[in-house]
Amino acid sequence: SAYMASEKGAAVAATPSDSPTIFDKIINKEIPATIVYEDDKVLAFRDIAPQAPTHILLIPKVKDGLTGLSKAEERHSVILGHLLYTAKLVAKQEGLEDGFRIVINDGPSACQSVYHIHVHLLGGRQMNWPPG
Ligand code: D5M
Repeated sequence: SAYMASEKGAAVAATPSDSPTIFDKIINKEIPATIVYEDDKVLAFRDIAPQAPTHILLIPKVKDGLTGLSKAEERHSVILGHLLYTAKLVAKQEGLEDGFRIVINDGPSACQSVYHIHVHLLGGRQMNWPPG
C-alpha cells in the first residue's frame, strides 16, 4: 500500500491540527475504504495497515473539534459512548468471541497520526501487555 512504511514516522510527521483529514474523504466516499459498519453518527472501516487479523477504525462522521480524546468536552460524551458501544457491536460482528483490544492514541507521544478521533478495534490474535 501507499501508506507510510513506518507508523512511527507517520506519527512524528503529523502535526496536531483541526484541519480536514483523510478520514473526511472516507466519510464522503471520495476515497475507498472497506466499511464494515455504518449508522448516521459513526463509520467503521478496516485499517489500511492492520496490526492484527481484525483491525478496524471507528470514527464519528462529524468531528466537531474532536481531533483526539484530549480535546473532548462534555458535549462529546454521547458520541464517545456511541463509539465504544459500536466497537462492541463490530467486535461481535467480527466474531471476536475470545476478546479484543480497544486503543485510542492521543498526541505525538502515543503516535497519533490522524487528527480525527478514532477508536482502534484489534483482535483475532493474542494481544500482549504492556502495549508498545
Ligand atoms: O492511527 C491512524 C490509523 O489510520 C493508522 O493505523 C493507519 C490508518 N489509516 C490511515 N489512512 C487510512 C486509510 N486511507 N484507510 C484506512 N486506514 C487508514 P493513529 O492512532 O492516528 O496512529
